[in-house]
Amino acid sequence: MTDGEEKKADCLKVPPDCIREGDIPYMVEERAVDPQVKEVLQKTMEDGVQTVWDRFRNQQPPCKSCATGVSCQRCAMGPCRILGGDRDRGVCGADADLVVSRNLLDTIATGAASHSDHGREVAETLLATATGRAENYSISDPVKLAALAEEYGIDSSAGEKKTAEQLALAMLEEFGTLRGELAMAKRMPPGTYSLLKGAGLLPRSIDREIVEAMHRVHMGVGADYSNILAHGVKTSLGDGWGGSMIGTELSDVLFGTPGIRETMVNLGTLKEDHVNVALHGHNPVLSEMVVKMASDPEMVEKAEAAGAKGINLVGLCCTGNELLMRKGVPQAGNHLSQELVITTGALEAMIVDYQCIFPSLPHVAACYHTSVITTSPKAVIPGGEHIEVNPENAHEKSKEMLEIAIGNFPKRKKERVLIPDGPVSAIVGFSVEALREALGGTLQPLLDLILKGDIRGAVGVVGCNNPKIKQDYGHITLAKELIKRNIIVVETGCAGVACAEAGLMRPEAADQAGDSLKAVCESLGVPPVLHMGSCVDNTRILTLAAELANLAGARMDQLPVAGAAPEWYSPKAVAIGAYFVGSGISVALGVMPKITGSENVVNLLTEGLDGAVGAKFWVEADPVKCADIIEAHIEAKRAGLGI
Ligand code: MSK
Repeated sequence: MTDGEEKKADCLKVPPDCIREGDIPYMVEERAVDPQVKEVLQKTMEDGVQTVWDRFRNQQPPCKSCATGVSCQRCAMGPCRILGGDRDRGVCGADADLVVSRNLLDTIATGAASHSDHGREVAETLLATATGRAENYSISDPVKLAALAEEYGIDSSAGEKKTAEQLALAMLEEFGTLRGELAMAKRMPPGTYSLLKGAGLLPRSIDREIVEAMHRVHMGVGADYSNILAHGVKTSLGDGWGGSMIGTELSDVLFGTPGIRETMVNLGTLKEDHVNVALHGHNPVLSEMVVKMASDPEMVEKAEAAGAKGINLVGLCCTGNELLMRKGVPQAGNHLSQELVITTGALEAMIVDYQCIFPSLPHVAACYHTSVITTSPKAVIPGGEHIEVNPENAHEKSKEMLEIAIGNFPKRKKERVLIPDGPVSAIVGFSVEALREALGGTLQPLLDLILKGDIRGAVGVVGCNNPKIKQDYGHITLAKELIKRNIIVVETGCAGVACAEAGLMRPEAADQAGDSLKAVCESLGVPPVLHMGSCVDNTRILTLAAELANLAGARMDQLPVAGAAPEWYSPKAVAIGAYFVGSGISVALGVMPKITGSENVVNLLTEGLDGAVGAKFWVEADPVKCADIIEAHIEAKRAGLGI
């Protein structure tokens, strides 16, 4: 069964007495909705290979103190659990409000740090490109470069390279700027900007708020839960209008601003007669180079010499979303499908950068012939083959990685391969620029459709999968419910992949929309669910909402819009939710955060924030009820605007 004796990782199996074979079809139905996923999951379970769902089951029931956020591990006087009675305070005297709020701030800071560190690496790549150190990269969108230079007050007359260098330096400076504000926060409508400034919530720099968050979660700093959570909002805004936005904008400068294009999605994008390579993680810096290298005649020749017809690249998670948006690279799946791409038995290599990568992957790969190649010094995984990559060596290292994949092709065992039929087509690439272009150079027609009521409002359905919810059920059900109610849906991340796989990103999906939204989609030739990119690209949604609010002369919180993360799992998703709410866009969560141990924290997030920033969180696991809540919110906002 195990192909990879030479591998360091063990092939992890589900003990045979844990699952009766007759139960497998039932368990598959409970775990996923996508037909291609279900087919491969069934095979995976028959192979006995352990996946995220098995580990999730093994972890039940969870620790109640951890699940409600009242467990504190911050100092060596503990750990403590705030359980009520004579255990209503930790050793230091912290109560449930403090422990829960501190844990939440820690989560937000983790998410903001992850996105922002990604943004920093893209800025460093632009700097290396501009100064000639990364000669295989180039500037793909000079128009965006010039627009950003203007936004940052940089004179672009000195030429492209010099402008790119100055822009990269100006953006890198924002991570610790002493100016006390972020340039792109000025994209906010003036009303939103001054509301946040008045509330003391505008971030001073990207890193500073994250570092201060880490300071604040130390024992014996603040003890006021609302003050702690206000800093959480501020930290997240530094991610949304800073680190993540830099990631999106400079990725566009380097690799091209996405335009509307067609691609294919699901596990059926793997090809039986090709060397299959999956690109997984979040940062496009390396994967863009792999894409370039995969079509190099020398590599194609090597693949052919190994008996394949060529190299087939597929994406996973948000590295995949970056490539799908800009290059139309097919997407094999989202977060919970990452192990299944390997268990098809048809994957020669998975190249990963960072974030959302299961540490289990080398163990799954060890059950087949697949190599898991790690590339970032921040993301070394035991059992993976580590090839360290930086902008200077990415070209040559991409070649090395593809050679490993090609070398694995002859080891593939035909009898163990299952590639499902039926990849689904999807129209993707809806950057703000692409939308503007499709609408004739301005977003005014979109605003007019909203004002007129043909489109009642817009909702960003974003975020991950979580084994607490049947894979993709929340995303797909919510999106279908919203479009039925003439509410247009924009998506990023794993939500985007889920809805693409469900066919909601094909123009024909307009048939599932309400009459007026259907007519709009048909006249523009677009689907009712628009893919706007990766997790950092939630900033495209911020930019879109800000531009619409500016056109309407309104604050962002006055717009008939909302956000939703039906299946979120990640600290990054918490940071995204916080910066949406901080910017005035209310957000519905399908999974309860670990906050229910403090009624005060729950009330602040679900009610109190509304008074401060004009937005709040809802938590609703049922996507149909969630659509009801969002629809009522949108109608209330419309009434508020008198439309
Ligand atoms: S990949 S953060 S599971 S969306 Fe961005 Fe998907 Fe969430 Fe990772």
